Amino acid sequence: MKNVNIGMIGYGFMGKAHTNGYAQANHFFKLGHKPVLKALCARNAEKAQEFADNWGYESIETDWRELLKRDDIDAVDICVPNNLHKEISIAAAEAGKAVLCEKPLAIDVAEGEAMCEAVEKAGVPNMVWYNYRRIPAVSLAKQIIDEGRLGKIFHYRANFLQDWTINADVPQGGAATWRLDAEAAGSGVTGDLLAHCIDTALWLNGGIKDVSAMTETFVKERLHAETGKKEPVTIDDACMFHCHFDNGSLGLFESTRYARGHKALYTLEINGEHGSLAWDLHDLHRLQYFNYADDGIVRGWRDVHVSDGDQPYMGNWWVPGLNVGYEHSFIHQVADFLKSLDEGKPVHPSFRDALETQKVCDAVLKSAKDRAWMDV
Ligand code: SOE
Repeated sequence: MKNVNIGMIGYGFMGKAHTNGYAQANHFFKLGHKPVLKALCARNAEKAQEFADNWGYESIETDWRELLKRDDIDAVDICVPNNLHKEISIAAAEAGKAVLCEKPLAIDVAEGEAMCEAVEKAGVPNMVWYNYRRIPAVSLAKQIIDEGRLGKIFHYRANFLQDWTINADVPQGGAATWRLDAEAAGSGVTGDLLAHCIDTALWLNGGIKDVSAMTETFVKERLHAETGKKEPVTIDDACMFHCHFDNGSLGLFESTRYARGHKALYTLEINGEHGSLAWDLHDLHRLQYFNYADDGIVRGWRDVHVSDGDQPYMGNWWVPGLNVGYEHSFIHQVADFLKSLDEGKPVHPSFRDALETQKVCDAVLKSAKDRAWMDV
């Protein structure tokens, strides 16, 4: 068994999700590599120590540059706001560390390209945390599509709906609400939510050729948590786009933080010549499948409970019939990363894969701004 010493930067929601993945993966998956929680890095020493103690990190750092200097760190996990991804990723690659970066890859394509060049030049393992690919029902959708069971694809549609910014008193900026600050986040729902839908779509249905988008910012001014002043809001609160895929199918995507009643509803549906698939994050262990080849008298949507040992990842969990949840997508991503080290192969989505998502996001934002179709 080879150890992989992890240096985690950041301790927010994703810091927990990834750390839980490192802690659990080897309990359930037979692997030749094992993560060791070596160091937790965050600016506030007290909070860093509290997180390290709670999750079992052996040490703390308060400056990521110091973390990168350490010989006992093999992989750096970047769980800080998007505007820091580029600088840390490039420095980590130059220091010879594996780089595991939270999504979206970067603020824009130019940054993403520089990051790809850095990890490829250094020849270090690299991965972006688009975790929804690793939900067993979504992985099963990939298998069904790749086996040709849907035939020619006509339509792909996806939504990611939330409602947590409807209140105009929610500030922008600061540790808790940096996602509303364009400087830290790059964009609003496009990079934060649609990027997930785009990553899954590219994986399941191939490349996107061109896009036509619209965005809206419903609350125009918010208090900035750092300056204490009301400032214009420059992120997109909602974004919709339609597109052509390279395979000739049509795509329709929507995301918003203003869909009252929806906290994190990611849904997707794909319609092909021989069948269709649908999936819903709120019922994440189920995949809906319609197979036109079924005998006419029983033909209909099948509700596939993804819990059987034959289905992706499920052979490693419990017994058939028992569900897994959101956190398992991260455990699976860690397991896939460790497996890629065992096999000496790249893990996906790599920085290069995530750059494709970034290209679609950039084209979407430009299309909305210019009110025009945009090639990706
Ligand atoms: C935003 O609320 C958010 O936490 C995203 O940042 C995550 O990527 C998404 O998975 C859930 O929603």
